[in-house]
Amino acid sequence: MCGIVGAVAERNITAILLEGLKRLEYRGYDSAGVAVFTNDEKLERMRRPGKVSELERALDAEPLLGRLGIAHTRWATHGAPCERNAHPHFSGDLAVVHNGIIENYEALREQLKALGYVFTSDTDTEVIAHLLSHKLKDLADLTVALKATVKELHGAYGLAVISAKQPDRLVAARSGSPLVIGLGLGENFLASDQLALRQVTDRFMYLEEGDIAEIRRDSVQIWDLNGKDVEREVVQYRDGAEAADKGEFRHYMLKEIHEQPAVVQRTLEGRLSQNQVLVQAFGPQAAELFAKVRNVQIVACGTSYHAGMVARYWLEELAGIPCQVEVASEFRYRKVVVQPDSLFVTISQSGETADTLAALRNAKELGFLASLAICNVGISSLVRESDLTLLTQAGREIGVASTKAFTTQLVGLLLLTLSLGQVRGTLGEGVEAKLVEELRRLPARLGEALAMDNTVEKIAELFAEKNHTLFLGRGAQFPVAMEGALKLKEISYIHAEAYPAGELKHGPLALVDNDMPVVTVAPNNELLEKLKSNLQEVRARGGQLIVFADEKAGMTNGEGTHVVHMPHIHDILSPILYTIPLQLLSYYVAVLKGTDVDQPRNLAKSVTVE
Ligand code: HGA
Repeated sequence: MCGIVGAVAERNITAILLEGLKRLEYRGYDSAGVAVFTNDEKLERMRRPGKVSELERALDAEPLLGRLGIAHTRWATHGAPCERNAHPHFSGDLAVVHNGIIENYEALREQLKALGYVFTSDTDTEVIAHLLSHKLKDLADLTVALKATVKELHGAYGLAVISAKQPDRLVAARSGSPLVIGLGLGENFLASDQLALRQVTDRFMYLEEGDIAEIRRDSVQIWDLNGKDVEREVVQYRDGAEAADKGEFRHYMLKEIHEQPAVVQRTLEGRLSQNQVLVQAFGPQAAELFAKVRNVQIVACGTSYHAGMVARYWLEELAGIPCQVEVASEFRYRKVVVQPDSLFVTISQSGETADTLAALRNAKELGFLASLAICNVGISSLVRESDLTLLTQAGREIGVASTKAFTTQLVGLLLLTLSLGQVRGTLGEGVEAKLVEELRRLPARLGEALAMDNTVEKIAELFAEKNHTLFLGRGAQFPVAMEGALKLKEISYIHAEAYPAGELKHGPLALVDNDMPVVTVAPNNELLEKLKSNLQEVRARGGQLIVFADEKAGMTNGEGTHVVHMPHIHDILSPILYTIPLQLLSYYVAVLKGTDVDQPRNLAKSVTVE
């Protein structure tokens, strides 16, 4: 979500801040700003609504040059995305950027107004600037004043602050929103994600919950939650800064859709023996813990939640383990009854999803057997705080609408299902060997599905003028239909709803007419005949059907029915394969509608606020 970049150096830092913001921008933002302690010793800022390029243009016209600065890309939670609400926020001699939400901002705002502070924005963030300014009246030192300020903040924050009165440092605080310090030679940096700083350093120090940091050109000092002076481990990345480029593709999303055979292959690598899943892929204590598991609770958000829903079908069918799946924002605030010996599984692309992380922290108090994270980022809060981990190897995902992260999560969850079944001896005869063989073939099958790109592009034309669609699936294809509907909503802004096909006649059939395309995924399984009957119900009401069907399903084009044949695949793996045409469909519909495919309106990647 929001991005923070900060720098204290001997050279001009504005270009570094701007480059950092650009590197974070793929996550989708609505405004950006920078504050610099300029060479003529003034604190100045530039803020612009819209993309970072708007800010860049403004800075080209009116450069701000200095050796100390902070910058921010905003995804508004409090107050419209406009210049006045963009960060940095000022109070007297200081500038603040903030990721997160201050929950007690209304009360603080009233107190500060009564003290004479004038608010110029509608944000929750501005209270931090004025409160800090107020504390500085008694506690002259910026770091000491920040320590006193955060004690009064409820909610979540990643904060960076500079002051014209103490221009030798950048101060930062973390609680519920990630921050990392980038270490240079005679210069140091701060960001909400190391990606922002890879152009200037490969050495990082991650702040932990409750940490306060004072960052100077040649030193870094950190205090923990209890005010104790602490050292944090230095992590060095040797892989070189990951390049973000679209290659031959028009959008990152299309590139990422086409990367799926390769990243699924990578996610499988080192995790399969000849005919078994290697259980230790989940961590050294995995086998011992898995043997005790009698129930699985999955918690996630958005696309990751859909992956969890597919896993429920697998865990119960293959491993015979009861499984519940819930969205994190509900789970975290509900009184939960935990079944004995339950494994708590979280799924998140970034590992910083605020609701999922909070759910994990709650779960630790609730008596789960252990926690396991399926995550795409090795150095993330979710991974750090879980007992077991399976890292998906999707690589950096830039398109806000998740694609390759989802399919690699599914692969990870199938490996989990087989591992639990293997350790507990609940898999049917020969099931694991057969599925291991099928998993090895999966990248090639995904490649075949991607070869249907042009066919799907033509089908997309049926949607360009529509306002509503239905997605249907049965069994483990129901969550696939949900994911297909979510993709279409996210990037084409067409209203899309998913239903289990059997539910159609219990209500949604009333919506079906010639203007409501109905998309269905139809692998060749025991539910096929039932699904065909549901599709007849749609046709009988004049609905247009678009069916992605197994080549052996015996379905053909007809009046109002468009059938796209899919390569045959083992039924268990079909949710992974059938996701591909639905991703392509939403992509091509969005392109026809001319939307911002990689950064759809109102959305952001890595949802670090509640
Ligand atoms: N609450 C602040 C920051 C929002 C944020 O962190 N988004 O990811 C605001 O609305 O400006």
